[in-house]
Amino acid sequence: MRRLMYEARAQLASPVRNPRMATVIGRLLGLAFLLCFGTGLFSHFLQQPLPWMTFPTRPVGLYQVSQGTHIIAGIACFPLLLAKLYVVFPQLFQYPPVTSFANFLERASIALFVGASLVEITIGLLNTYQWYPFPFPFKQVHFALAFVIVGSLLVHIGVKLPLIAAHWRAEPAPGPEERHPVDTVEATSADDEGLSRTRGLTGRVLAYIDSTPELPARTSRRGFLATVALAVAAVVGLTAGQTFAPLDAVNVFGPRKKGVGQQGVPVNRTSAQAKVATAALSADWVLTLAVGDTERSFSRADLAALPQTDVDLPIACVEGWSQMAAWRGVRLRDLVDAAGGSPESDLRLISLEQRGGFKQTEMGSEYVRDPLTLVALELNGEILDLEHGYPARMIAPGRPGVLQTKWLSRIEAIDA
Ligand SMILES: Nc1nc2c(c(=O)[nH]1)N[C@H]1C(S)=C(S)[C@@H](COP(=O)(O)O)O[C@H]1N2
Ligand SMILES: [Mo]
Repeated sequence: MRRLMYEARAQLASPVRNPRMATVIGRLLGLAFLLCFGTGLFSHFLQQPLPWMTFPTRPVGLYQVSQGTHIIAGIACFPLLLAKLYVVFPQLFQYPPVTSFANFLERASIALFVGASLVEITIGLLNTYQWYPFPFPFKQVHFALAFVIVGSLLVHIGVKLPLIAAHWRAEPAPGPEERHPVDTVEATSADDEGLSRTRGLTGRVLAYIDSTPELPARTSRRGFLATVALAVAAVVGLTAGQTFAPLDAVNVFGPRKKGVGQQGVPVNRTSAQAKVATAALSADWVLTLAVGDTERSFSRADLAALPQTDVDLPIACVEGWSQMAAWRGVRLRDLVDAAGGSPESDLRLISLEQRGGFKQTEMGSEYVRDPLTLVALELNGEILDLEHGYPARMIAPGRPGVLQTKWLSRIEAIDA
């Protein structure tokens, strides 16, 4: 068995499979995960704030940038994770499978990390395509796995710290050690007894590595990095246009395309899916504001007769696409004022939609107060299309698209 494992590792030895490369790719992967985790937490708390939380409403594109980063970094994780797995693959054939408690901890944390990461980025990607072929709730699982990943990553980094530190900087000239594939270095140091028993084989591994000519080794390392860089550039470049306007022309694989949809804005869920068309087009529609025990209802004509404000604000979906648009409508704080409410109270926004997570959302007073927050009646110079929330929808700066409630029906002040 031991012999078989060493044999496998000898076969897999390659100039790119070394601790330096593992460190270089690992750093990039770590950065991508950190970006995903930070922006993910931001997105999570925007949607499920803790009671004391308030959020910045400027810059207005804050969520657009943060969620765009989340999706871009997540997509970059696919080639980076594959590259990292390629580099450390021979480690799978360590023998004996566990050499010490630290080694056990490390291997267990890596197993957890790899499994959780693969599931995390896969369901994340499928989510951007609004495809949910898995039998569990996306949001909760995506959130929980993030902590599994960060936890196991910390253990992994902790255990590997000496190796990471040793290979953080490139060696000025390739020393003999740098040319040892990661597996051989560990095979020789981790298990002296095993080494003596398989000296012939390990000797062959070392001979194989030493015989690897300098130039091809360097070239293949460069080639490997170039391939990884190209793969990252390709998957990011061909999707980032869904949020990052300059790359719009090469947005080949992004699920949403800028400017495609009613009034030049993508539609996330249609009125048919939301089953709101009849109620939304009804002549009886009113928007009711409830403050304490008093209610005041506004017809669409009432709303249109109030002072109108123009704002440019993006729709920025959690699924990674975003689009700037021009909105016209009534300032929310004026409307709250007209109904006898205070701009300092939080609001509950209720849609005509009868079921699902969009039917009711909450809005913190920082958005209610903001002069850019509108009950929008028009989009890009036309009466709001039914698909974009006619007769009236919410649009506020810096918020995730999912909280920009379409087909408004009722707004309630939440008592402080
Ligand atoms: N009532 C209701 N409001 C909603 C939605 C919805 O399905 N129902 N979708 C939300 C999501 S996820 C996004 S990204 C935006 C998209 O707005 P748009 O379809 O006008 O582009 O609306 C939000 N408001
Ligand atoms: Mo969304």
